[in-house]
Amino acid sequence: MTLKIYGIRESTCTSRVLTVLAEKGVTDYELITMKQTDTKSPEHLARHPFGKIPAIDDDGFVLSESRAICKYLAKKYAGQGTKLIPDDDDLTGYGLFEQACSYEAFYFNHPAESIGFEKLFKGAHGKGPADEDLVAKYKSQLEDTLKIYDVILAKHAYLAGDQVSIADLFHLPYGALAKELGFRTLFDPYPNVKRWFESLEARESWKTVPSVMAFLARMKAQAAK
Ligand SMILES: N[C@@H](CCC(=O)N[C@@H](CS)C(=O)NCC(=O)O)C(=O)O
Repeated sequence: MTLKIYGIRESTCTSRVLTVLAEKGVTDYELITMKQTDTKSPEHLARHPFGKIPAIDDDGFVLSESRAICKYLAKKYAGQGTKLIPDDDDLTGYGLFEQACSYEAFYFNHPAESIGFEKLFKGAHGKGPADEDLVAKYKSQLEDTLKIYDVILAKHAYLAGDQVSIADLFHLPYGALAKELGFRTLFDPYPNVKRWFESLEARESWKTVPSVMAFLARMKAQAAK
């Protein structure tokens, strides 16, 4: 049975999964486009108990949470495309990889995602304008993280070593969105971060994923018709 992905192509978390599939050269999957209103339906809650996207159904195996799905797919398709996760017998490589995943989840994602919420999703969901004080706070938190990333990335090309891994790719959706939301030069003061992030944005896999901004512009244009 074909791998089914429940999500929205341009949504940040779905795009994380689609990027990994592109890196792995997997095209044999079905993207089932969800309406925002369907995420809390009983059918979808059976896939994701928190009612979020994405979730997958891989021949009856149901899994949710974009980062868990990416790790599962990187292992499932270990023998093809870009190697994105250390081999099972590479214990220290695995430790460094999980460390990098943890950096992203605990020091990068919150401020970057919160900028996205304040400056884009809040308005898109009719929850009022961005709170610019909060935006400044999240930007400053993100800069604190980038300063440390710059030191790490001076030592090796990617966060877990000299090979790209999904820990790096995890940064793409919200890092690119923060740039689009008025922080185009966010990474510029940190030369190693700038080089690293630009190299991620230049990957063919990421170029196949449409921007969330393009999606919102399309929705707005449709609503105005
Ligand atoms: N930690 C989750 C976050 C999932 C998430 O927040 N998804 C958003 C789209 S990016 C969503 O489902 N929004 C619709 C909703 O909350 O109903 C992941 O990485 O998959």
